[in-house]
Amino acid sequence: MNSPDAIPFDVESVRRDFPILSQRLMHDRPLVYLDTAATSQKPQVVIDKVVECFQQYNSNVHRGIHQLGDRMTTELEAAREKVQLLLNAAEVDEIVFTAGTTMSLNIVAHGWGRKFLKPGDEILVNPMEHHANLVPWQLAAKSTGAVLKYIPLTSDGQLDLAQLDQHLTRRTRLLAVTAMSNVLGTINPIAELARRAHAVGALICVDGAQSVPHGITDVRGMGIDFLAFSGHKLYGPTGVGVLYGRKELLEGMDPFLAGGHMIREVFEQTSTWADPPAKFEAGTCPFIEAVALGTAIDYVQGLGLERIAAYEHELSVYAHQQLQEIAGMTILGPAVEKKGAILSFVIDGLHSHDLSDLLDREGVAIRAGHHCTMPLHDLLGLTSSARASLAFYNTRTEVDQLVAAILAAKKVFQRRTPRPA
Ligand code: C6P
Repeated sequence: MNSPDAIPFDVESVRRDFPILSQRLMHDRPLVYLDTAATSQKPQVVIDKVVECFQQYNSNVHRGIHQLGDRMTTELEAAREKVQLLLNAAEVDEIVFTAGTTMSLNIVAHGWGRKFLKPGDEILVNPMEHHANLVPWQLAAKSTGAVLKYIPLTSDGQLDLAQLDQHLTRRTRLLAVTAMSNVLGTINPIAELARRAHAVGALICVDGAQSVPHGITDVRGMGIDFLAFSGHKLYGPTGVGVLYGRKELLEGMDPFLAGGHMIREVFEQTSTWADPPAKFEAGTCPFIEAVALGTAIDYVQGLGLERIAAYEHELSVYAHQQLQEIAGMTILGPAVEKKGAILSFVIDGLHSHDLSDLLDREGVAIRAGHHCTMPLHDLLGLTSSARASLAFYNTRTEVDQLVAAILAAKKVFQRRTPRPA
């Protein structure tokens, strides 16, 4: 039998799996959805799974002693196993269901950081991090007396590895780094960073929000200690995400949220904790969302994550070529070979918010703003940028529509420029 990776990618057939993509917007414009880095669209199988859960066996998990509760719990734990296999984690108990990447990273910063960091310890970050992988570390540093240090970036938006040894030292306790920048698209060399972090006795906490949906993630092969990602960027529902943590790390950490399900025993004045993952899943977890995330994982694995990565890369190369032709265009980040399929850009004389507004009128959905990376935009001397982010359901025709809409937007602004007297 052919592996999915050997079969050519049929984008038109894939698009039919996503009902939202065939709709027409204002002025009968077809939707050109280029904002997958913000949230991905959902295939019908994921939507169907949510409906199936609600219609057939909705019931709280791990609590019921009835058939519906058993079914829902079985589905939830099956989804956890799918995540384990997706990430190549050693054990299913290393997979914690959370509300999303932000929650996962907060669990690490609070549960590990506040417990183990001491005054003078260093947490190593860098300017391309999303606020979700910066601000929790600022809080952890503030409450423990640890210090936040930054790896500099090269002028083309990569981590400056030549300077890493100066920053990654015996004082470093944890390296917090994104596997793929949500603005620059930069793909960071996680396996190498993990190796170098471990060599000085530090841990590595990886933000996989942008990388997990677009390629292979192998937490053991890459030497990752903690990894966070969101279901809604992986073609699954909102409200669910994942924290992967090596078992002994999760066991040693404090819980972040407290309440039902995360306890072993509760006394009047004290409590003891359940084993991971329950220890980090206080209250009712987003069980239907988690189950449907399992369906989303089945879906992307059916397409093949290597094929997805290859198709998206090819499309990204095309998009870079086409956008670079536009006068006044600056695409942020490194060369396309070093990037995921994310194109953030600025255009001379055209503010990103005006641009996204005009593009929207043509049915082209991009994102504009600082994309939750203010330190990065400060470094670039920008207050905002426009961003087109691609997925395996996008096409060359859509890239052409983006380019045509940008050219039309430029004309609108040229017309508004006052003529010289
Ligand atoms: N980025 C965007 O770029 P949540 O909101 O918890 O699902 O994900 C947060 C997050 C963390 N890390 C990275 C690298 C991310 O890209 C994101 C989310 C979105 O459009 C929203 S700012």
